[in-house]
Amino acid sequence: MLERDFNQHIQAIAYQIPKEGNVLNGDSFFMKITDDYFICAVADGLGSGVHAYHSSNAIRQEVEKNHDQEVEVLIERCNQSLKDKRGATLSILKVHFLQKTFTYSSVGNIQFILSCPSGRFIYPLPVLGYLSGKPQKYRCETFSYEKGAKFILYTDGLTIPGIKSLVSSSSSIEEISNYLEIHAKTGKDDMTYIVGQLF
Ligand SMILES: [Mn+2]
Repeated sequence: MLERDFNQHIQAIAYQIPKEGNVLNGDSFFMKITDDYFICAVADGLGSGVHAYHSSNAIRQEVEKNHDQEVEVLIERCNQSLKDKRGATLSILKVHFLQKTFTYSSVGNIQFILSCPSGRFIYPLPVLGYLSGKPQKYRCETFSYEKGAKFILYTDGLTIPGIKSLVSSSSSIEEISNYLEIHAKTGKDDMTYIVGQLF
């Protein structure tokens, strides 16, 4: 599944494919662009198949319903939505176009990197573990970005070396997405990525 969206502030492409042989994807994502902000969430349900799907899909629905909320609020709501479910790892990214800042929060193994045209990289640190409705500490960090910055957010189903050089290359996000899509076909796990460029 491929989804793309853009406005004058951002271009984004999301792609996901289930583990080889599975119909349901244990990863879920949500992304939305408004005039003021971009929000996306990527969740990796523990395990694979139907239980993984139920967990990550609960997160997707929660973010879809409440995308106007700030990341600090959303991550706790997502955690609450996993009560009586198996659990999931989660990253939420919210970009505020006017302020040229983004807030990021992550629990677990979802990776994020942002590369600025000046050569600066931003790798926010995740909190270890996963969400399952139990009390949890979060880390929410806000950073500024430069016009032209590119980012990739991806689950552990994507294992390719050189993500840093890929995101900082002069390639467009279409080219980056095509490259990732080809290299992601081997499928030992559910896989999701979101790649974007900010203007
Ligand atoms: Mn996974």
